[in-house]
Amino acid sequence: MSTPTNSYHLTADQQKFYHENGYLLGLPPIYTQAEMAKINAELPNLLALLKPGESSKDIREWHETSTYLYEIAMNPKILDLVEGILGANFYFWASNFFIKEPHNASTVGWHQDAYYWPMAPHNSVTVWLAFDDVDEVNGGMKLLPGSHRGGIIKHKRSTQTSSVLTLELEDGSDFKADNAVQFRLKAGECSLHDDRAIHGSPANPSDRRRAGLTIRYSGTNVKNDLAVNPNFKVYLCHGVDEFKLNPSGPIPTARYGRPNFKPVSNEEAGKG
Ligand SMILES: O=C(O)CCC(=O)C(=O)O
Repeated sequence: MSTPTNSYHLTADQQKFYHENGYLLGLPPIYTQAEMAKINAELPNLLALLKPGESSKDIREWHETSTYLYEIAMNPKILDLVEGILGANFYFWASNFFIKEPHNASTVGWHQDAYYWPMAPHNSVTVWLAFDDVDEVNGGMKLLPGSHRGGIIKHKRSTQTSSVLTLELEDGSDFKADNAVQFRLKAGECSLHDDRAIHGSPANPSDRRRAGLTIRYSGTNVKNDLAVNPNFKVYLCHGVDEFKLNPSGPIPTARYGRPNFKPVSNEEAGKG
């Protein structure tokens, strides 16, 4: 792959790489260090809205009620990157945090996002925005290049209780993790991945927090099954919604707020 230019419009080489491998790294930062410091300084305001017994992984779809998250999801730099994958017409529909505090044993088992999501056809991309520097030391994500071209594999119920997911793929029998690529990002940078790519992440044994926000974007031709995920709402990001297959979401007005619905569980409709 050629060296990326300092532009958010993907080059033909970057698009080719993504379509062959199911992911993209080496992108210009979305936020400067100073901007990211401000974004991080606001995060406690959102965490303060969690109820007893909840954790950061329960912050799902709070972009519907928080301009703090909505503005990130609609950042023009991110939208330019996503346009390079999905084309002119796309919406976003999900945001959630994957935060591993220092010395946290939680893992994210190997999985394909598409196995969890009641959505068709497969035309979705995840932006994983790093809130911290993320690497192999603090439980950064790994992804199996090309695995998005191998079809959707039946997931098994997790036996590993440390995983935040309930349905997983098994290294060795379902696939071989040897070739997985280690994602390394600086705070303010992001990666892109395809909804069929096999990925996961280990625990964070380090002294450093590992926080990321995932934002899910799909082409307007993608329809969610409301019978499975009734809370699904879309926000047109770019172009026109020529299919109108999904309900639109409310535009948030408060800086921080939590939706008044309970997001369906991972098993019910996916982790996104
Ligand atoms: O943050 C992680 O380690 C995993 C994220 C993930 O599974 C996803 O973005 O789909």
